[in-house]
Amino acid sequence: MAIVNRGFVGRRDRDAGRLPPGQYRTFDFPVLSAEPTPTVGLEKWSLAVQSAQHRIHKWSWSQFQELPHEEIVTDIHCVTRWSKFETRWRGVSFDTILAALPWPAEPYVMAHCHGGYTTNLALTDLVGGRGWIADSYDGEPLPAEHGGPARLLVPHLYFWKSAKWVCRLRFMSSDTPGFWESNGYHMHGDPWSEQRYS
Ligand SMILES: Nc1nc2c(c(=O)[nH]1)N[C@H]1C(S)=C(S)[C@@H](COP(=O)(O)O)O[C@H]1N2
Ligand SMILES: [Mo]
Repeated sequence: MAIVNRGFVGRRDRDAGRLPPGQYRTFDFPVLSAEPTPTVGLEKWSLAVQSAQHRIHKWSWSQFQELPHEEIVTDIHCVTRWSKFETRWRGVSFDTILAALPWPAEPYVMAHCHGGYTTNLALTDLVGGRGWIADSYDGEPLPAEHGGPARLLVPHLYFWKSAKWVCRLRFMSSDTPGFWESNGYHMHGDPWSEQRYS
C-alpha cells in the first residue's frame, strides 16, 4: 500500500506544474481540423519561403529531407483545453531553415497551408530551438490527419499555431492575423498566460 502510494505521489510530483491554467491532460491524440484532410503527394510537395519583397526560396521533399532533422519531445496545449504530454516528433528547426535562406527574414511569418488555413507567428517565437517543420510523429511519417507530410510545431504556443499541411511561409514586416486570429483568437497565444482570445 505504501509503495503504491509513493508511486502515485511520485508521478504527480513529476507532472506538477506541467499543465497550463485551464487545461486538462488527455492521453489520446485528438484531431482538430477546420478543413477536410488534404492528400498531398510527396512528389508534388514543396515548402516555399517568401520574403516581404516576394523573393522565394523552395525545397522539394527530397531537398527538405537533406536538411538536418532533430528529435523533439514536448508537451502540446490546444486552446479547447486538452494538453498532451511527452509527444515525440522529428523535424527541421526554424534556425536551420533561416540559416539556409539566401536573404534575411522579416520579423513576422504567416504560415499558409494546403486547404487555405493560415496562422501568424513572430519570428522570435520560432527561433532558438522553439519552432520546427515536423515530418515525423512517434517514429513514423507524420499521419495525414495530424498534418502530414509536414506541419509546423511550435509547442510553447497554443497548438492552433502549429499549422498542419504547411506549404508556404510568408515573411512580413508587421504582424497580420491569420485564420483564427481574425476570428477572435489571440495574436500570440501563450498557454501559460492564457492568451486564448483577444
Ligand atoms: N491546416 C490546419 N492546421 C491546423 C488546424 C487546422 O484546422 N488546419 N487546427 C489547429 C488546431 S486548433 C490544433 S489544436 C492543431 C491540432 O493538431 P492535431 O489535429 O494534430 O491534434 O492543429 C492546428 N493546425
Ligand atoms: Mo486547437
